Amino acid sequence: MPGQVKVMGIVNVTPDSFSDGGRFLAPDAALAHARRLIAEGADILDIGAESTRPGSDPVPAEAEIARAVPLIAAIRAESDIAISIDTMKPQVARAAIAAGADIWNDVAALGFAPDAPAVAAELGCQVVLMHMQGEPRTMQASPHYDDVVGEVCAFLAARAQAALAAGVARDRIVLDPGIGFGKRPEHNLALIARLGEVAALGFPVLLGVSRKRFIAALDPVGGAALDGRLAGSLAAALAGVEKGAGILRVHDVAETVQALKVWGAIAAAR
Ligand code: HH2
Repeated sequence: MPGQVKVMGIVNVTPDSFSDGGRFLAPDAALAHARRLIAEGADILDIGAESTRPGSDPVPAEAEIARAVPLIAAIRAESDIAISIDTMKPQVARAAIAAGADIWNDVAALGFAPDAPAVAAELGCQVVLMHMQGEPRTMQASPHYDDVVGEVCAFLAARAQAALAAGVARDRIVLDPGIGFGKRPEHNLALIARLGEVAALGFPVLLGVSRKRFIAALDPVGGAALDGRLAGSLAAALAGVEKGAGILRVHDVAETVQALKVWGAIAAAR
């Protein structure tokens, strides 16, 4: 039911994230942004210290930790909101959880380092397993699928099995089709339209469509600038909710909360 959908607000402490890179790099600005998203109704804050936008370069673990951990500790000192750390690296996840984070959001689905599944099991935190074809630096060069929904579902099922085999508890696993990660616009649209097939794998589903480039592919003029993609982001998010998304990863928390309220009230009035 839409009423139970959780909103994950994005707080990037990166110089180069695709939508807000550099804006919140200073610790005070990041904390102020986190406070604002909490006030707007976020259920979870997703802290990212390494951009995964197409073409982005990797960041050393020490730099990610230096950016993310003080912010996580500062948020935790004043709020009990759920916090996730958006990282592929086990050592960053470990430091973030120690500082008070609750969720490891891994765009590499615990596949970046050999010890990632074991570390996730040891930490005992919730873990988001996301599909990506390739790696951020090169993933948009020539994405190809014969059956995008089938291949993404098979990958996610296999990664969930790997996590379970390493000792991650079943109720700690969340799946994400990875909108925009090694995908053309038509792949993203098919994954949203058929998100029910991801949900049918039996785990909660996270969907991240906020301000992504497929919106500009559908509306090249209005969606050219990132701040022109809010309406498309909300449309895609609600389409995903209809198909079973349980967590929405978004930049625009207040607007998403309002859209979900209206959507949920209409659903309840049926
Ligand atoms: N998208 C981005 C980053 N992390 N995590 C999950 N689980 N799902 C997503 O769709 C997802 C994600 C996008 O990357 P980035 O370039 O860092 O930009 P931003 O964080 O502003 O969305």
